[in-house]
Amino acid sequence: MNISIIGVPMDLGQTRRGVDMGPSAIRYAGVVERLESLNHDIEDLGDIQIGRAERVQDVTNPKLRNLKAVAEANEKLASAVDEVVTRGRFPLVLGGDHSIAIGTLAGVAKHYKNLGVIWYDAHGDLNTEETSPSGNIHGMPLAASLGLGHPALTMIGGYSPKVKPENIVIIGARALDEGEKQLIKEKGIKIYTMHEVDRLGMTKVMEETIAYLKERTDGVHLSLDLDGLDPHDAPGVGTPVIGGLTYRESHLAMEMLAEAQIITSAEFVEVNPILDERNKTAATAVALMGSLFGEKLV
Ligand code: EXY
Ligand code: MN
Ligand code: MN
Ligand code: MN
Repeated sequence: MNISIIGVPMDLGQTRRGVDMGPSAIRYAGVVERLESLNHDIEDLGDIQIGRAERVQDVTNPKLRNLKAVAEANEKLASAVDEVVTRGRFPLVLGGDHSIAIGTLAGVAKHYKNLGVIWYDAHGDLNTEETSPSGNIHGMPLAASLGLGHPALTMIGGYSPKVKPENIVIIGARALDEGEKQLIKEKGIKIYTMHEVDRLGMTKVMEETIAYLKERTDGVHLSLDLDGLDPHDAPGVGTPVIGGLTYRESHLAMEMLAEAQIITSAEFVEVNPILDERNKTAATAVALMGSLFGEKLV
């Protein structure tokens, strides 16, 4: 596979500093070497530049913190991702907080009629400025990609929506706000909360997810938030939630996606080395990428 890595040192979608160092931490954990050892052609495009002025916390709108800066960075990311897909390469985006999914999806979705999305996360990220309890944009990217919320977010890349509700599968959810629960029901979004993962087991969850997306989509984006994993396995995240997916379940999920060959773009987000234990979360992310890109145990 020809893979292009794009780092996004974004921490303005939430209020804990340090997640902007996520791309460095993941590179330090050896992402390039790991994927090259699997015989992929790797191109590291470096980081999206987030300008000085944009890095200052903007408190003018507490319902949409740092809206302008987040939107500007996402426009840049969308163009970079678009260019990678146009060149026939696989975009692998390293975050940064989850607000960057807006830009990744904006860059990817225009290349597909029916893009599928796997949202691997403790959260739904389905808030708008009306339903958000925090005003943090990292809790809004899936809603924005559905065309819901502020136009500065929904219109990144100049079009909306990026994805249809029936083409989304959420896996690992265990911390949903009331407005998000309502939206999931209203739009009929397929979701495997931790309850379903526990009852069915990850094998069944992934078999169903793969079959579901295969039949209705022409490409699938994997948006993997490290807080989908249990804080024991991924402590370096800004919004940890107990009772999460284990490393082993996640590893299996990635192996099954590799085997199914359905993933056409991916991002790994919310790695915060300041909150981490000896870069464990970045190392976990790299191990999962290894599995996603075909690493075998024997
Ligand atoms: N639902 C909460 C909010 O909107 O503030 C928490 C969101 C956390 C989002 C993390 C990255 O997935
Ligand atoms: Mn998230
Ligand atoms: Mn999350
Ligand atoms: Mn395994």
